[in-house]
Amino acid sequence: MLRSLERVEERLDQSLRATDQLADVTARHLLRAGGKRVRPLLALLAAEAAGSITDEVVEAAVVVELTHLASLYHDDVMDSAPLRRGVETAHTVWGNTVAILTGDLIFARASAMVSALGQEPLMIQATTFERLVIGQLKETAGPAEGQDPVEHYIQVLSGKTGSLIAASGQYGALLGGAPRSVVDLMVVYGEKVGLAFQLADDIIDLTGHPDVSGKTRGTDLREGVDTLPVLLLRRDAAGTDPGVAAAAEPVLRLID
Ligand code: GRG
Repeated sequence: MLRSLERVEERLDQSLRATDQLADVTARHLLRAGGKRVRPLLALLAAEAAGSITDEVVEAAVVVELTHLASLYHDDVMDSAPLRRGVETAHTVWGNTVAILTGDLIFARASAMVSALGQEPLMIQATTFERLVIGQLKETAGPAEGQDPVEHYIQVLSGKTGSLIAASGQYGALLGGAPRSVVDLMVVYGEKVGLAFQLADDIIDLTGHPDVSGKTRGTDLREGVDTLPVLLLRRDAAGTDPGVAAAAEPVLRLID
């Protein structure tokens, strides 16, 4: 698995080399800054469980990390985030236009690579991209009229985080040789893992964690981000059980 991850790393670096000098630097800026490579690892693990890690599987593992990377460039512009992976974000260094175009360039590289893998991976890529964008749009729009905020939170995450985790599993299972039913199940798997991933992040914001760098305790709270613990407290405070509402209310008052 480590050898396969090293191949992914080499291919990631090669795939982001550009003839344009500025693009060459900006496209590899976040790649060089680190990252856990959770999505490529999931693709490799799914392929190994299904059969074997072929060259195509390594290419697909690169595609998911590139797509993730492209979305990070865009997301950081949208959120005006100063830091990502412990370094200054691309828009902080080069401005919004360069950061957006760099995200586009990386996404174009991912698309070219996936198209070489055939029709089915191309469909997975298109569906994943749409779900990513819809998740982001839903987050921007907020809950629909009368929608339960917890349901909205889950919809946003299923798109923003679950879709690419699902795609990692889908690519790995498909190219590793799993039957159709298993490839499809990876969508359900991705949604659950994506939700768990975000939930852990929400809880770390409240409790802190020594192993998680780049996240100061209470950042979400200070910035008014609706994390799941806060949404659940609000629901409890507005609920019909007077005991639960009374317990939730003073905590919420502290937060708000
Ligand atoms: C251009 C592809 C593209 C998308 C546009 C901006 C956008 C639509 C979607 C935003 C998606 C997004 C950034 C979701 C957050 C996902 C997430 C959990 C990021 C953190 O993932 P980690 O912890 O990060 O795996 P590292 O740095 O370890 O890779």
